[in-house]
Amino acid sequence: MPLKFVFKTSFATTTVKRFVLLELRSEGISGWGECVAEEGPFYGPESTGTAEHVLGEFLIPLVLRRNLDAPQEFPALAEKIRGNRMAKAAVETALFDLFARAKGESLSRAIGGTRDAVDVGVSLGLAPTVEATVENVRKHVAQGYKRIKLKIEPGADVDRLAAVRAEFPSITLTVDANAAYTLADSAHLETLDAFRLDYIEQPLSHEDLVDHAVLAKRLATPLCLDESIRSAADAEAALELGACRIINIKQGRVGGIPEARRIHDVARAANVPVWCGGMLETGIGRATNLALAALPGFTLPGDTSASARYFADDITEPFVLAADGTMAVPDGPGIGVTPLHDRLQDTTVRIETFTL
Ligand code: OSB
Ligand code: MG
Repeated sequence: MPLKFVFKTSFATTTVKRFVLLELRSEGISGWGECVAEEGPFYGPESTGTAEHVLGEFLIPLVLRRNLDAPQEFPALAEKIRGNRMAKAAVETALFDLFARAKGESLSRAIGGTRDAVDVGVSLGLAPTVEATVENVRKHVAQGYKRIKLKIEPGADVDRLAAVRAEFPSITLTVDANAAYTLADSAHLETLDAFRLDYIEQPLSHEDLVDHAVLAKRLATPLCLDESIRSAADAEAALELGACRIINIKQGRVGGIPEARRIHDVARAANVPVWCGGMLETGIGRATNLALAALPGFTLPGDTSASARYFADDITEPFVLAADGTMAVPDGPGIGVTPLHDRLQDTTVRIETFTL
């Protein structure tokens, strides 16, 4: 699916979204799971290809023709398979959708959501110039997003932030470096304190906690971790070390909804706010994310922006931003949306069917 914009981060440039969409069928009902792995292993270690392999060879056979009583039984089945969290999450979210649909219950309700709408922000990729950055911020502030997040990298940070802050002194502003800096950049990162950011997301290595804790002591701006938090155990360690004061939760990155919920619970017990991240999902993954973001600890605006920001035509009915900067949490059965038949036909490159 072509993106409406070039999404440049410190790790990759994305113009077309290619991904694995999983449909699990049981007793006449379909459950849908979008695998958030990207084409290349640059955000995390998984890619579309590794996900296809692990799904086909190892994960799908675990659930094929097996009677499960609840989606919560899946993690124990998949326990022997290390890592590959995005592939696991695709199966698990499809199972959650399937079971919630079978009960006629919304996914959000099934997992303990307490909100019917969530605050929404937007994640803006690196623009070629300072002026293009400001223009992009202008456009999305006008659309009503509650928080603007700018991708940054060394050489494309202070100049952009200074220009954005000059025009928008009071918007809620954050940055995401996707691991582009090192501790050697500490003094430089300290200068970002001047821009009154709500947080700096993942400035240092994708697997690091200790250096983040060292950096955190030098900055007034809170750190938020994304890549480094793969599990509730990581979240506990991060908070214990003082590596972050905010957590970005993505169900795909952490292996599914129960682990996302555990991270939410760990953070909540420590009074640490969380927000729901995104991976440029289509309506399927977006619906799953919205159900998760309805949990009570998700108190900061997330990255679940409107479908129209990403795609001219989504594969589901589009998600829209309300005038008050919120997005409705789907309340229909399961994730509340299904792929539109024609859109699925138009976008599908290859279909693989698994039966016993
Ligand atoms: O770091 O949050 C990130 C997209 C792909 C991979 C990693 C990230 C992102 C985003 C975009 O920031 C979030 C979205 O709009 O879905
Ligand atoms: Mg991030």
